[in-house]
Amino acid sequence: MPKEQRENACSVPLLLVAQCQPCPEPSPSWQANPFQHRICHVFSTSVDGDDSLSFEDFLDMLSAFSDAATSDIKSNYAFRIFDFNDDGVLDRKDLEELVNCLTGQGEEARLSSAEMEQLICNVLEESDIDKDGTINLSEFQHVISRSPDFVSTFAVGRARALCVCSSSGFGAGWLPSGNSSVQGARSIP
Ligand SMILES: [Ca+2]
Ligand SMILES: [Ca+2]
Repeated sequence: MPKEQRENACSVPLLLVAQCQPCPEPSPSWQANPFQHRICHVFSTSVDGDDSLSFEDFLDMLSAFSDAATSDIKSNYAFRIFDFNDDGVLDRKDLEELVNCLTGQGEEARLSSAEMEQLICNVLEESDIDKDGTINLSEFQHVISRSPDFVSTFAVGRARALCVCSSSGFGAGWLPSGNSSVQGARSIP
């Protein structure tokens, strides 16, 4: 984002900067964020491809997660964060990785393959409007538009921190009716 545009689009509260310390001493909320590597990857402009964040990248990140960012900006970045192989669409592999990020790495937390398959089918059924088997940005934004909590959930430096998919946020629109968390997916018949 050009400097001029950034200055107009975003005023980063100092408190937010103080609360968010991705490096060298990450805050507990940042460390607990399963998407930290993806977030660095998406916001890094490093030509070395090492996903390091310059100060400008850091400000862009804060801007995207701030209250000042529009739903379009937030959903655009969320889409890129979830697009694990950077190919511009969310396919089954991306969704599987997304679910694994949300449920955690522990064996107990993981969904069985049947549960995973059911969840991904549900997500695609709800989101894949053109039925090509993947979710593109506009399909994703369409889903997000139905999740009123998404904008406030995609935030940094709060109790909810950088977790873009909290149990009450974006995920709710993607999960089977009545289930408002990924754990809820376990109750799929
Ligand atoms: Ca992808
Ligand atoms: Ca599609």
